[in-house]
Amino acid sequence: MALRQILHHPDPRLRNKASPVASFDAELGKLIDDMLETMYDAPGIGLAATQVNVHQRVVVIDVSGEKSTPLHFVNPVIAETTGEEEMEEGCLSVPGVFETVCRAEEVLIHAFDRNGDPFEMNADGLLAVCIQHEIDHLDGKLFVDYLSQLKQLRIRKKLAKEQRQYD
Ligand code: GNR
Ligand code: NI
Repeated sequence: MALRQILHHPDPRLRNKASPVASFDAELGKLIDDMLETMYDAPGIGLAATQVNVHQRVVVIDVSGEKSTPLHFVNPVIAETTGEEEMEEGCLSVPGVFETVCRAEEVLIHAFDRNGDPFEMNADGLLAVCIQHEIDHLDGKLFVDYLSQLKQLRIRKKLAKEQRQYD
């Protein structure tokens, strides 16, 4: 397994739309394992392949808080949504920014596992928020896109300033 580098906003590669996975092979398994390791190392509760510059529809999540429930979703789609809920979100690609976003309260996900077997999962609470956040990444969307233009401008300036301190 290996850690992969996480892209930071406003890297234009975070805006790529990911392609569906076509072959369920050893390379996919390695990507999933590397993404789980990278997510736990960060640490985060989810990671989309887009964030590690792989533009394929792969997501990993573990909302257990104790690394006990690693989940992966290949070619995930939201089949049904119910209700609305506000939650404070953060993103490993937008470090240090936490803002409230409104999303569906409950979602039914259709996806495939690493072997290519289809499954469905009903999600609510933090898991529902996280899977919606991750599927947005696969479509080139970030949680900050839901905020006002003024907030988005402030966030871009803050991240640009922090970036300059590393250069
Ligand atoms: O670690 C993460 N925490 C989080 C908290 C609230 C809503 C969404 C998330 S996902 C984030 C990791 C990440 O950036 N995934 O793309
Ligand atoms: Ni994110």
